[in-house]
Amino acid sequence: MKTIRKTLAVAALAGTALLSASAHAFFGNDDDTLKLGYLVKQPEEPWFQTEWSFAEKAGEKYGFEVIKMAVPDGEKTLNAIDTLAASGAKGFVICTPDPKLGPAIMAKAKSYGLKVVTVDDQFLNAKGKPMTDVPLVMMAASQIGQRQGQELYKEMQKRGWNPADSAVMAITADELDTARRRVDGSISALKEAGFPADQIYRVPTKTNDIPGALDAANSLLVQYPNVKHWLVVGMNDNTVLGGIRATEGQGFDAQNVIGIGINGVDAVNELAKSKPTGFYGSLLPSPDVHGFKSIESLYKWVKDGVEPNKYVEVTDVVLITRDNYKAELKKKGL
Ligand code: FCA
Repeated sequence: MKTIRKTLAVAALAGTALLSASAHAFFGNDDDTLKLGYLVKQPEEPWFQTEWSFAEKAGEKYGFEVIKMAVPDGEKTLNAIDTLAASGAKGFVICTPDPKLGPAIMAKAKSYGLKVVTVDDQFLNAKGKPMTDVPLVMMAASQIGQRQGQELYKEMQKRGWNPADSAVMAITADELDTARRRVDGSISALKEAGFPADQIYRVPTKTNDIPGALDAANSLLVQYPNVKHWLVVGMNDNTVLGGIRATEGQGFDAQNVIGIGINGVDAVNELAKSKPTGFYGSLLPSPDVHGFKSIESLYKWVKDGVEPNKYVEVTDVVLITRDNYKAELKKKGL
């Protein structure tokens, strides 16, 4: 409860200009506990809530305080860094709302002497190139995407679909590198397995959430009224869920749709539904490892001067479906 109150208070403070006095009072700067921030772009995704909760586990283990902040846009991100500095924090982990904010975030962090570790989404510099000098913890995007394609193909074969009247709906978000790599990986695995390349259709989503993906999917579905069976590809659970909702809206039976998401923790409500939907399953990577390791490496950097690895790629992934999701989540302590 204490942490929930603190998160809300920080979120409320982040928008105001006169932060430092109240932040000092609020955080009680006289105590010596080390404070580290954990800033996420989409706190509504269980993925990021899981990262937060495992960051707090690291905090309990090493005795530092985690200041959790929601940073849905650039302005809130820069304000959050001011708030953190005012609170006496020594650094932060961040999943940025926009990779192009990288240089601005780094400039502000440096002006306060704060150390930065990125998680999930890599910063881009002014030329649009990855900022490889900033430490990054992320999932093995291409590999996990390939697995999505392989599992979709496997399930399609199990259902005995005729490829001739089947198609792939790939909802893309190419400006986000991890998303592009996941979707490209998935499409290349489908082609490799033998899915007809000219029946794989891409459509970009405007926003990385269910409504955005739903709109994108609807616009695609109306263009191909003769397709009987759809495979749904997307960079995460919400994207694929948007695709599934669109097929439902246009009258497709769950049996004729297969979607496999990525994130796992964001798919729990869907998999728990009393009747199966077109959302067959999700690839569950390791939000627990991302949350714990990223802030652990930041802590060791601040505390002992040990520089984090520049690039930590987390590869483990498991397919969860209605049949095994409870057991698999439990195994990971989720
Ligand atoms: C991106 C996505 C999130 C999650 C994360 C690992 O940030 O937006 O949903 O998949 O990568």
